[in-house]
Amino acid sequence: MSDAEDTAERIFGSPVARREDVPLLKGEGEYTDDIELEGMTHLAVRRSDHAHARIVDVDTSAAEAMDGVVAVFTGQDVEDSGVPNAIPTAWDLPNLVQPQYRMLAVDKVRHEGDGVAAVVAETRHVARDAVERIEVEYEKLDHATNPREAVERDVPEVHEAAENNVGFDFELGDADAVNEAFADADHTASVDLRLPRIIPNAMEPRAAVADWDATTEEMRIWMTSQNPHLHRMLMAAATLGIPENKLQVIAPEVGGGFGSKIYHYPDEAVTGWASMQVERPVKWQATRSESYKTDCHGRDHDTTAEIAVDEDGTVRGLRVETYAGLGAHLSQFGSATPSYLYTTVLSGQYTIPAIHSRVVGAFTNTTPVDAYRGAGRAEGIYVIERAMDVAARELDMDPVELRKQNLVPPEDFPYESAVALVYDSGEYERGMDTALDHVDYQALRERQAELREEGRYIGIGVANFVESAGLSPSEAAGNLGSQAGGWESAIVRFDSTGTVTLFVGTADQGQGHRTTYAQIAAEELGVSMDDIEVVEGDTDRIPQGMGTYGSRSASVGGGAVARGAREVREKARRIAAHQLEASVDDIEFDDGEFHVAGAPDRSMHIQGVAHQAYLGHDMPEDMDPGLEVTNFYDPANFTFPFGTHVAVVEVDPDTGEIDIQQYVGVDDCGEIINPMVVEGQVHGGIAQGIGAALFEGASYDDDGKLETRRMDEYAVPHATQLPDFETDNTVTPSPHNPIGVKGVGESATIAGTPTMVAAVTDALEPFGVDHLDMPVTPEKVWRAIGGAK
Ligand code: MCN
Repeated sequence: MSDAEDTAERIFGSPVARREDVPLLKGEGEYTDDIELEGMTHLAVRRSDHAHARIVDVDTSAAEAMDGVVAVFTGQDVEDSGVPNAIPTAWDLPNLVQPQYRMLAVDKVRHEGDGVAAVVAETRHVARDAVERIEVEYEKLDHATNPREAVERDVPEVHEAAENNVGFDFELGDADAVNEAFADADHTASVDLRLPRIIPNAMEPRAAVADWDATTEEMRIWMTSQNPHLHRMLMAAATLGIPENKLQVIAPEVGGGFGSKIYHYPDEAVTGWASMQVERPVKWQATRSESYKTDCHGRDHDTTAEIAVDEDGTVRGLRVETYAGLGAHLSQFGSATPSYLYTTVLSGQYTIPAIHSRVVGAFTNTTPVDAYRGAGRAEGIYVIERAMDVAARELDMDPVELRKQNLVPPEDFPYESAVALVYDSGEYERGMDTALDHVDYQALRERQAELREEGRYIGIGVANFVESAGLSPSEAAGNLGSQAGGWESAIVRFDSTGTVTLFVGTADQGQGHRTTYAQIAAEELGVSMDDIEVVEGDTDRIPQGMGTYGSRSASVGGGAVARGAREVREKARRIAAHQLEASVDDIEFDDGEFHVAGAPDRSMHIQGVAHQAYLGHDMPEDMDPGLEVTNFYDPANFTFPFGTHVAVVEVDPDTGEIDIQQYVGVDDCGEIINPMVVEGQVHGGIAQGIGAALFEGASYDDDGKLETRRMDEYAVPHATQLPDFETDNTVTPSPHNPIGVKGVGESATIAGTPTMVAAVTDALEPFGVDHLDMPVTPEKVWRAIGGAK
């Protein structure tokens, strides 16, 4: 912040219009599929015909004979080529089974999306036609698609190394303390929860363009990536074996990710490998149906949650057992999401003295499962919030009252929960009250009672959430098994003419970083936003980075930008002091201007100082020319955004239809860089939360094939099915963050599901319905209240 931050009008905190929108709205954004290169070929992947089968033979002759086919490759061809050919995990756990995962299957197919062979052709259509001509002979095997079933039923293992399909068996918390709490408590309640698989549905399906230069042995890959540097590292070290300094990964415009574009998938890698074989550029663009089968799905939990609570409403303990589907292969964070990201938020906003959780990660013959918006935290908050509602009914208490009674009070921060996290800051009751005031909670309860007399059923759902956002610090993540760092890097560069370029290691997919990072730098440097450019998503322009996921960009990337800008400002201050012939301590900084204290006419603007820094004619002794800083920021902790969401619904008992009458989201993401961007994030998050709660859910048929394989079979909510959202914020800065921000990208998705399920089950209280699993469809409601009888 500037020295005069109290008086200056701040750009940080203003609803500046998103600078990325105009080109995107005009259709001028360049996405991966827009990349056209001289001599480019097209790749298509032949995918498995079965959920689980041995590959007996692959006959490529008919495909090879087609006009326009350049080459056809099988999994064995890739294996024989001598590249490392591994799609590795990025997170280890004690006793984690890490089976081999190749670019194309060799011995077995383990789910319907597994690639068996690939065709490179002159056009996309020829490539797609040719894969259909590949004859694959299989020996079918029995399969399992549900995680509990995969462990408990006698089915052939997905991977030999994973006995009974168990990939890991993870525990967190004190089981003895929980047993004691349950023995002592006045009441216990339990609920079985099934969290269905969510298909991420980014607007732009995944794609890659690879350009191998056989002479220099350099590779350039454009791809739909949330973290180009991670992709570079994994491709260099584990998959293609190209030295990292000869591999450039570029993420151009990326049309949404929601987690699904974090991962290193076989398809992008095989595109790169194929370019090395045919020595021509190769493009692969997934179809929507391909995306449904291959983009990592989210959630897939079977959980039993038990809660122990005293008569007066004091929560004593929580016990959780979960079977989490990993899918057929271990994706990079497939082990971390259902273990650490999930179990560590089970305390929610509450002081729960004893918590124990066990998670069995199970391989199934399905699309791999990994982080989807809210990853792990959405699942965990869903568990504690459903458990609170079920406990409130058990005690005949108002669910709001029960929640309030157990909130972590403001004076207890930093708060160490029973499940390993130290929450940074929070004012939970303030958030709750703000949300409840929006709906006039007490009046609404009275109205609900009156309407019930008339045979009308409205329901009020209230859910609290707190999440760990901004994965860090590196050392702690490393101790928990992460194979990657938690830092972020930013280069803050004044150009010689006074403009500023920020090179940041995160990678936007719609979040608005080009606007918000510029706001941070404008504030710190006193330079107009028009003079600041933000560069992301190219490993040759930004040397290092960790990417965008886990709602980390504002706190970790933004932290790096702020720290880098402050360092640049301090160097500029010393140059200004030298040239103004004053002591550094006497130099004040106000809105971009350095001036000597008490002599405002002796001043230099920071952009002029930048020019001087590059001239280098008159620098302080021992100072190098130039005005550029690289900052690696490794925060001391996660940030812990929180909030309360409230939904009001009316359920039609004759049809089971759910009418959402009001939805209020109150979020606290610390200091807000851009309220308009934050509101947009919350809107998108609520839509996805409501989507999961009421509409979405992938399913497999008896043959283990994905039933929801197209957009008309998988119910993403339409805008017309959603109400106007009312949003509000409280501001509780994160104390250990240089700009006091917390993440917001996932908050509303985390809050949305428990809020909606609570609202519907609240409406159904007169029918004795305590819980309904997502998606809570009209049919489920209708059956639950006896409609089928
Ligand atoms: N922001 C702010 N003030 C804060 C916090 C954030 O102004 N206190 C701004 C940030 O500067 C950034 C945006 O809000 O422009 C989101 O910031 P942050 O919470 O740090 O999240 P990330 O930028 O790291 O984005 C990741 C997050 C995740 S994990 C998913 S999933 C998700 C999401 O963001 N996927 C999205 N939002 C998405 N939005 C779009 N349009 N598309 C996706 O795929």
